[in-house]
Amino acid sequence: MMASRTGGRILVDQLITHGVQQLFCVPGESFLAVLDALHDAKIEVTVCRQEGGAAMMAEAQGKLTGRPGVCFVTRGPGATNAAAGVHIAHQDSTPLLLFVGQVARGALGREAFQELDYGAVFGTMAKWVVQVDDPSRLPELVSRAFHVATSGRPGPVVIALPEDMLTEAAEVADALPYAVAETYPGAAPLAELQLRLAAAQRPVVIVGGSRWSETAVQHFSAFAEAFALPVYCSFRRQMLFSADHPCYAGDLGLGANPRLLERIRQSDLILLVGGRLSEVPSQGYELLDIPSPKQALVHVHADADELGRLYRATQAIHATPQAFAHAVAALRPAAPPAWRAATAAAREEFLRWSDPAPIRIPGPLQMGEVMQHLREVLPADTIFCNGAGNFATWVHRFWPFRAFASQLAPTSGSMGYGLPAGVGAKRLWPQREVVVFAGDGDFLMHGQEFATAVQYGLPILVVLLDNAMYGTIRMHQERHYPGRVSATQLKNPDFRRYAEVFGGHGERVERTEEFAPALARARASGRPAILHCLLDPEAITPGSTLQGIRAAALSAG
Ligand SMILES: Cc1ncc(C[n+]2csc(CCOP(=O)(O)OP(=O)(O)O)c2C)c(N)n1
Ligand SMILES: [Mg+2]
Repeated sequence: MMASRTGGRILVDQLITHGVQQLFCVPGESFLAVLDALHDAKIEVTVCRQEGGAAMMAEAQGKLTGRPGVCFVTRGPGATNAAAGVHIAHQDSTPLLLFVGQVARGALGREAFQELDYGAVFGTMAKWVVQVDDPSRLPELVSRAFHVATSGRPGPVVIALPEDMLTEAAEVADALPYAVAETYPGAAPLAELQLRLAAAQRPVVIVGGSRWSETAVQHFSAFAEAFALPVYCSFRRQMLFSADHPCYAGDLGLGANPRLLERIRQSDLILLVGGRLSEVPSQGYELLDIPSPKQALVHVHADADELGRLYRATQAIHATPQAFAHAVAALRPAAPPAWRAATAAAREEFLRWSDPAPIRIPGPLQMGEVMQHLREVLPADTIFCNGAGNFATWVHRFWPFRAFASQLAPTSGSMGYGLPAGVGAKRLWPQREVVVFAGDGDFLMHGQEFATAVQYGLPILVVLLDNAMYGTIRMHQERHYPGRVSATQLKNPDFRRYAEVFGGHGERVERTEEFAPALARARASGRPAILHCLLDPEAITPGSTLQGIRAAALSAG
């Protein structure tokens, strides 16, 4: 005879069936039956301080593993707070399951306490939104949620749970563990691709998106090497190709190397694998013509709907990056690639662009030297996390990403992502070194999760670059409205003491020579740490100053 279980118990049993080992939450009275079932389940629960942070932690785990991150939040305000993480998962194509408490079924539609229509609220942000009204359908709908979140172009799924459904008992069998389908390129498209490569003079490769793996990156590297192809990573996807590889030639981020952009413009064949070449990597939709690029475009994507969405590809290949990388790993060129020297030249340009040694900025803290030091002392597979702000440029341009699953950065440019992402990463892989780069504005968007890092004993390292302003916006102000500073200045706390009162390790760094010993003490402390680095506000980018930008804007008048 089948045992009767509450909805809460059935749900937690489904999570276990699907291999969930960790989840993040801020508790609510709307899902007490789930919390009760978690009491004696083999799932590590991280209780967070704000649902935005909780959702970002889960999303970060989804990014690192390719398996859905799991987050539980309460209805209404919990759900709207969590929206920050749902939007990131959407734009980053990350599998994420957000379980949300819902009012009791009998009260639905009355605008009951904290009631929200999740279908309406998350309709354009989530891949699927469902409300489970019958506990006996939990195995079916939760299984579907796992499949939807991970299939095709992955994304977030929101599952609403009426609270009385969670306490109702039902007799129902568990689902089988989810299994995601790969889409493989056939022999004909691969043969066509080989012909295109054989005919090309100046081919380039751009990798992006999700549904990669460490093995896929190895496979793809073998292919790139055999064909001597220059490989570019899309915005915030530098973990998809090692910066040490002789084919690696840079990334398509904000403030990308102009020479790199020129090489892509001048190419005659672009192989775009996994990415969508959306607004930022396409430099505001200007890199390639829409809908018909001048260059031959071979676009490989796991979602058929993404092929032909923005760019009409010369050849569209419907395949997951993993399956495509596996298929091309063994391909070899018929003749020695004619572009080998161009690839070496592109690589040289990247090496010059990403060398922090010659960088000089205003003020006593030289970030070029700081980055040089980090390159020397941190392991190659250190996980770097960041949110949004000009500070992120130091990581994106000067840290050589060399390992898969070593980068957590939102392509949506969502501030406040770095710290929760770092918590999610360190909770998943405690043996990996985790470094969060944050701005003074960025950090305090989810700075409360430093308490979560302390609570769970997660020695992550925060490098907090304090320029006393929302620097990015100030930079834009100086460009468009020179001298008219408006709503961008910040008065900051002493972040060294902030770290200490939370129970972490704090350091204050004002001069270059203070950085290395502060870093060493922070790493030796074994605690979550903040290096409060005071940056000259004039040092707005590695190569420009606020005064310089203002003067240029005024003279352009
Ligand atoms: C959630 C969110 N709110 C607002 C913005 C707009 N925005 C982008 S960068 C930025 C300033 C970041 O300031 P800070 O973290 O101090 O970094 P800085 O640019 O000074 O290095 C703002 C407000 C955003 N990207 N995300
Ligand atoms: Mg700032």
